[in-house]
Amino acid sequence: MERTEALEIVKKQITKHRYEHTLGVMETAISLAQQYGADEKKAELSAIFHDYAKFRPKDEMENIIVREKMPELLLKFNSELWHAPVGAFLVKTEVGIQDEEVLDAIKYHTSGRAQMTLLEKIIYLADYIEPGRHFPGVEEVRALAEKDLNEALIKAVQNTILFLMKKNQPVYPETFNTYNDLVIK
Ligand code: DGI
Ligand code: FE
Ligand code: FE
Ligand code: FE
Repeated sequence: MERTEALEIVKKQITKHRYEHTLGVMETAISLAQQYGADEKKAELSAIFHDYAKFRPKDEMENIIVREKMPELLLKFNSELWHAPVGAFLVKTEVGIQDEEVLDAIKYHTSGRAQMTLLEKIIYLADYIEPGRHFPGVEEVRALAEKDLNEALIKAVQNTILFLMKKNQPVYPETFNTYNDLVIK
C-alpha cells in the first residue's frame, strides 16, 4: 500500500494531534531503517498504522482481546496497552495488511517483547523519539539512537519502567521481558 492511501485511512481513525505524532513516527522510522538497514517501506507502513486503534472504545478493545484469544492478562493492566495488539488485529482485518512483520511491529510497539526484530525495535524507538515528543530523557535516547539502536532501546524501556513505577503503576510483564532480554545479551 502506498503512503498517501495509508495516511488517508489512518487519518480517519485518530485525532489531529495523534496524526501529527504519526507523521513524526513515520519520518523517524524511515530514517532509522536507512541507518540500521531495515526495509524502509515496512518501517513506513508500520509507523503509519502503529496507533490505528488508539481511540477505539475500551469495551470494543476488551471484546477483541477476549474473542481473538489475546493474553487476558492485558485486561488487568492499563488499557493504554490494548491499542497495540488490537491495532495489529484491526489493521489486518479492516485495512487488509497481511505482512506479519508489519503486524508484529504494530502489535509490540507499546510493550516490546523478548527477541524483538529489527523492525519492531525501530518502531518502538521511533514512537519514543519522534520530534513531537518532549519528555525528560528523550534527548538522551535521541542521541543514543544515532550510535546504537539497542542502547537507545534499553534506555527508552528503562525510562518507561521507571516512569510507571514512580507513579505506582503496574508494569506489564512483557515490558520487563523486553528490558531483561536487551540487558542480558
Ligand atoms: O500510543 P503512544 O502514546 O504513542 O505510545 P505507546 O503506545 O508506546 O504507550 C502508550 C502508553 O502505555 C504510555 O502512556 C505508557 C503505557 N505503558 C507502556 N508500557 C506499559 C504501560 N503501561 C503499563 N501499565 N504497563 C506497561 O508495561
Ligand atoms: Fe501507541
Ligand atoms: Fe512507545
Ligand atoms: Fe505512538
